[in-house]
Amino acid sequence: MVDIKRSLSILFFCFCSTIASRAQDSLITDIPGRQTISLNGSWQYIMDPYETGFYDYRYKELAQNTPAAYWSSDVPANKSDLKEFGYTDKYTLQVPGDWNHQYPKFQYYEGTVWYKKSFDYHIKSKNDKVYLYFGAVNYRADVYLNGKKLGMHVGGFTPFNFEIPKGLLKSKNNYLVVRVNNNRHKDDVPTLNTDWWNYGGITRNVCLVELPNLFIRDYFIHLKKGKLGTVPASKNADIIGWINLNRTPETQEKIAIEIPELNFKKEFSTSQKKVAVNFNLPKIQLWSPEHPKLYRIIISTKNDRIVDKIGFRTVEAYSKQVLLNGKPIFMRGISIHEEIPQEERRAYSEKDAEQLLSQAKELDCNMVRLAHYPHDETMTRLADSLGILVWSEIPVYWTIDFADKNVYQNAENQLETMITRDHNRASVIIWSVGNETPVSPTRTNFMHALINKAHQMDNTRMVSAALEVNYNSGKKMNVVDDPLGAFVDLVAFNEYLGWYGGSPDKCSTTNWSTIYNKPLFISETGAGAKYGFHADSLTRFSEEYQAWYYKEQIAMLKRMPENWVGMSPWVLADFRSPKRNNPLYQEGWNRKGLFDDKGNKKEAFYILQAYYKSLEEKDLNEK
Ligand code: GCB
Repeated sequence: MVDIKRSLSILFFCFCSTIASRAQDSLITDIPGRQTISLNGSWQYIMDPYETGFYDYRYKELAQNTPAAYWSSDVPANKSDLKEFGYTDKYTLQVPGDWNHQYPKFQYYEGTVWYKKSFDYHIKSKNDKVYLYFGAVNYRADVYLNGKKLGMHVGGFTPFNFEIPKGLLKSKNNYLVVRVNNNRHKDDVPTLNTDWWNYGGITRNVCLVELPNLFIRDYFIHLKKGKLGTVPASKNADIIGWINLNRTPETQEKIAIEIPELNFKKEFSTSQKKVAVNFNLPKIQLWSPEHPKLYRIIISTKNDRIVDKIGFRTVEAYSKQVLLNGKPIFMRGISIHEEIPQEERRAYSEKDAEQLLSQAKELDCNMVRLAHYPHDETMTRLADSLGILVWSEIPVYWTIDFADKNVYQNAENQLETMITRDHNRASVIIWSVGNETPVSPTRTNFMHALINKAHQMDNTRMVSAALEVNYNSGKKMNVVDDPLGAFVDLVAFNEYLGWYGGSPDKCSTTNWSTIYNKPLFISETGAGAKYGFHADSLTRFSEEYQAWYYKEQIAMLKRMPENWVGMSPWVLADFRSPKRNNPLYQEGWNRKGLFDDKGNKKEAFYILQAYYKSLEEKDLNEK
């Protein structure tokens, strides 16, 4: 009976997701591999806490062509015309970039900011299409070009694009306005309550993408899985997948795939929008952390051409292990927030990704958990070339409103976009549908539906979620038995034994297990310390306490069950959080970083590093 109920509710969620309308167009992928025109740089802004540019004085949404709306021209028609707003170079924000770090008045700001950019555009061919692409805007974006609304998007960490209607772009002085609002709401994803900074703004790249009338929208190309648990062939390797055009072609269209390094080229002919592809590569080098081999791949039609770099590997949860290319791996991970603490801002650039991932490398990691939302594409691309395995997550965090169908729809859209953007990244091996969600049948149905969606979109990776365990029950054995464990491929849990509840010596008498016959992963464990604060190890926030915590945890890990496959402790670096208000040690920072906010290494860094190095050595000796 319970199962029938569960299936019905999953069906229900699935039904909602197909009928709901999308405000943005389907996503165009591989933006870095296409011709684009950047709109990054200095944008003028208006800070609008009362939403005067959006609502009239009766708080009704302003009509499209109202001169008072902030998306309409700010130039008075004549000297008597009343204009109570205007964009000026006196007020500018850098894009990409959150607004919080750019001026002190924005540090705690949650509300609306209007961004404006003027640009010229050279129209090449009347047949071509032009899209406006945003890497991410936190949280809601309403986009207007030359006074016309292109659409809106919700979700602070996923890309979106709009096709610009024909005739709207001008050669001179295009007037692009984005209303950005980062107010938190109960029915958002994430919801009101998180443990990170709510950075607002146009936080990632903005560009125009010029495309022919018929173009390659997306593709998914990967190594075919062999029989469960087998090593994939690197000779005569089977590559499969699909290519998606933006529309059905009028006549047969030829699509070519080339891999120059392998002297490989194959053409596929299609009269459909989506074409399945399969081919055989005579001899390939498989992608792995030790050997992150990427192949330059060119996909082209008569008028379109995109270039990408793809690694070929398989990954699967097999019995009690995780197999990469058919061989068991142990994940020496670390959790990372998308933040550059030194500048108290969101990370977005290649240089930022280099900083974060090289710190993880220094710790001797072969894996990162990108918490708690999809990070910028530069992260997963750099992880591909550095050989770092990735856990990628949507911000279904803590107590979102699991009973609300619109919330589900929003979460599913974010999941779909995350998978679509990154499904060609070899580094990404886990899609996570959420973090520490409280057990209830409603939550389990919600999360199960997301897991089904992820599996349905991508059966080449594992799906997981960070679960909670009730480890303060006083029992010696902590059992991971969250009902969601039945549906994930990798059972992951967060534990803070010795930080939340008791002191680290509790670890010496504690053991872990799960009721699921699946690989088990510790997605978080950690303790806070203020860099440079030294005291005895019983003193909270001292480096000694954090070091002791890690020592006790590591000793406990020796007793983990045989299905334990890795961990991603919390967290790489101290990060901003309004929830952390200890005036001596926190002052708005979560201090569980192994690096502090200036990039200094705390004592615990060296303890975890030594442990990871010993695991790596053991691994190498066994190979
Ligand atoms: C957790 C959360 C993470 C928090 C962390 C903490 O379990 O998943 O987002 O920041 O604990 O520091 O308490």
